[in-house]
Amino acid sequence: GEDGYRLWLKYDLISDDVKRNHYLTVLGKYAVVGSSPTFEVVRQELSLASSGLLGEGQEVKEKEASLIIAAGDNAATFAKQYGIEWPKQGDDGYFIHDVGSQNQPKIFVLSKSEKGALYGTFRLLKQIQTDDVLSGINVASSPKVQLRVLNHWDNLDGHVERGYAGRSIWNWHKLPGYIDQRYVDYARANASIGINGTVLNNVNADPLMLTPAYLQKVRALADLFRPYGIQVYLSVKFSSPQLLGGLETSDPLEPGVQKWWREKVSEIYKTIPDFGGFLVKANSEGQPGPGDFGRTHAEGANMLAAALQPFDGIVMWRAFVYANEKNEERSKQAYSEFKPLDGQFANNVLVQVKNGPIDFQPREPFSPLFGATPETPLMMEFQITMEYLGFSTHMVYLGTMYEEVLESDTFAKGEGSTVAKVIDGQLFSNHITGMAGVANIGADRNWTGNIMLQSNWYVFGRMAWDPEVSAREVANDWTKMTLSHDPDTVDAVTTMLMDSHEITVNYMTPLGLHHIMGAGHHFGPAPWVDWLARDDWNSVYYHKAAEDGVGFDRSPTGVNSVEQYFPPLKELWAKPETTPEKYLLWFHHLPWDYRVSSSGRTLWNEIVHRYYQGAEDVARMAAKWNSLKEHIDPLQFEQVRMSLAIQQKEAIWWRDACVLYFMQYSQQPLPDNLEKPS
Ligand code: GCW
Repeated sequence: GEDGYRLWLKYDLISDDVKRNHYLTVLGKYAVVGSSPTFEVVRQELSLASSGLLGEGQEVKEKEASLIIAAGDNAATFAKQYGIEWPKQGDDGYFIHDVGSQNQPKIFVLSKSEKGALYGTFRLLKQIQTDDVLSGINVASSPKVQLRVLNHWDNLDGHVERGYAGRSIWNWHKLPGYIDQRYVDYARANASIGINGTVLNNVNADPLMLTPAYLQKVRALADLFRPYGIQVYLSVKFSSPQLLGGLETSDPLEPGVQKWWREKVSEIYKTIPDFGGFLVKANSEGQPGPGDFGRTHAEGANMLAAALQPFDGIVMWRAFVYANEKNEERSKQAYSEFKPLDGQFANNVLVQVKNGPIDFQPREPFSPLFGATPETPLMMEFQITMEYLGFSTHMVYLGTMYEEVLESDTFAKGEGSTVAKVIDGQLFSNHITGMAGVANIGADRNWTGNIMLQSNWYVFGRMAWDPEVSAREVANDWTKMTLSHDPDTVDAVTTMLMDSHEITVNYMTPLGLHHIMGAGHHFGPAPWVDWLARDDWNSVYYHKAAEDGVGFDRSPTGVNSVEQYFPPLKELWAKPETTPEKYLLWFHHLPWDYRVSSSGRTLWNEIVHRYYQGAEDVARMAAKWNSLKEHIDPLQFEQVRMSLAIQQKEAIWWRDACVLYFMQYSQQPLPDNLEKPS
């Protein structure tokens, strides 16, 4: 059975003779023009794919080849020779073009760079894996975002913070001597979706990472990843000069501190010449930072940026400043801290912003920082791992959630100023752009703890490459590559994936509710938490349920976080009638008998209805899945079946816990006509 290790790069023999023969006319005879570590990777992939998908296939001379991979001057020469009109592209883009005939295609994969040719190769293979025809192919694609980076919250002891797929895949103990095959397959998977960077260690960083012994381990990974176009980055602890260097301070304006970082950085580049740079969590949740020395985030970031600049390294400085000492409503902190610093960051700094203003809740409105900093490139930080979304027992495709955020209009420069355009640099012509995803990868055999959640790693890569790609298209591709080629099955699974996030929001936190999960571990419902030391750790602080109603007033009558958004949002979201229902209780505290306009139900009835609907929909999904049994590999089928059965129970747990809890305040019975789970 298929245990999920091969992810979306399965390359199983195509059983349909007509299809296989079609693909044989291309992939049967290929030529990779030139030799280099990256082209070795291309060769290996083509060999693996052709022998897997077709049962045969080999490299031949270019004259006899029906598939030709070329980069740089060679690519330009072929384009000229064959009269191929190659559209203008950036270095990492590719152009796939057929100059052959209907029956005998001759396909070129051309790129300015070898990396682009590698991406193009994977794109061509996807064409086969998703049953698309090859003859006549004419595909041009370039990444719209430069830095497409995974963030591993992996500790050096192997524990993954908020990881639900086993231990860390990095075996620091055995590195640098022992190279696990998993590192190779990790690199292939990332390259196949265009991910070109990885931050190996947790943002709650251990200074040990910067010691010579660990840098040798990092180097081993960097050497392995290089041919796949993947650069390595590290999270650093801001107080490293004190903790590691024995200095008395880590004040960024102190020359001795600056010198320490300069020397550390040049040591790193001696070891890893193409090192990417640093990711920093500073002055947040107890982490040290420039604030400890009375300095701003810009002063801290710029000090590191200056050390990295001679080597083209960058700083990814996080805006997740959940500072314990701050006396400001949590959702407002990042904006009020970073907005005034716009224009003060060095050229090689990106500010990395979580998609929502609080913390990866099942649903949040987009962070008001997006669009608010014309002088500062902002990097998107999405969470791929399922911290607040049921760990690995809930099947939640995040493509629709990412899409919802990226499509959101900030109105920063009038209508159409979407978050996607902030991130890909279109809106403010940023010189540097990036998207980060907190990885859901662990040492579980299937990498992500649940086969269905592999789709989130996949869609993150696809959306980092193109923030405007459709979540549905990606879900469809992933399903074909991972689960089935049967058209009805693909449709059914795609629909499940597309619906899954909304369903989960319904049974966890409908209508803009948030932060009502178990304290600390963040699993399961716990809207009753009221005993933690700080107000804003407690669930009751966030939902504010009382006899007069429910929800957090962030309108002008409350903490007024809406003022951080551009008009017309700040006016629209100031009033419940013009606030999207999905954010209703995020921005407003409303009476239980408030009329929800889409349904005409009272707020109480609507809340109950959503919880029941969500749980019922999980049951429907599970039943749908069960009906697909004969079209899906038995092991994959069974694993997902079991997870869905667990999810069904847990959805009911969420529903009952929340409905009963809120009922004590609404003082109203369950409405009639509830959809009870079958
Ligand atoms: O989502 C919260 C998590 C913490 C995490 C923090 C952050 C790495 O609960 O575990 O720490 O955010 O993003 O820094």
